[in-house]
Amino acid sequence: MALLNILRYPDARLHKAATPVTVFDDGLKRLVRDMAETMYGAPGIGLAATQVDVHKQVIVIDASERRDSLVVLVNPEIVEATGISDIEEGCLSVPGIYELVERAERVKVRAYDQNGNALTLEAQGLLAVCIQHEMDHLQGKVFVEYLSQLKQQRIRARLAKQLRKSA
Ligand code: GNR
Ligand code: NI
Repeated sequence: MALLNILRYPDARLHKAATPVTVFDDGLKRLVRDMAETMYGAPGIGLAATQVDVHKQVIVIDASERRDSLVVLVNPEIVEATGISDIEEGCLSVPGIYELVERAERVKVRAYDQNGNALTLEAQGLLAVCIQHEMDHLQGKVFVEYLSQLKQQRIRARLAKQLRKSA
């Protein structure tokens, strides 16, 4: 197992689009294990491969309170989305920033697990929001891009200041 380095916004690599997984091999299983360890260690409720500079359509999520319900989504597709959810979002790539983003309240997702088994997941609330947040990462989109240019500018300034302080 290994902890992976999480890219920090702004980083051009966060804007690369991920490609579908075509081979369900041991390398994929290792990536999923390492991503799960990295997510739990952060700690976070989700992680997209894009955030660890792997541009494949792989997501791990655990939005449970007990942190015992790992969900692995490979090549995910949203087939149904209903309602409107306003949950404040955070992102491991944008540490310390929390903002409201409009998302669907419920989603139905089709995907594969790390073994290549097809699965369908119906989610609502935080899990549904997290799925949408992670699927955006796979398309190269970070949640702050939904905000006004002014807010994005302020966020970049705050992150730069954080970095200077930690240096
Ligand atoms: O840890 C995370 N928390 C979170 C809270 C509300 C909505 C989305 C998220 S995802 C985030 C982890 C992360 O950055 N995933 O990409
Ligand atoms: Ni994120």
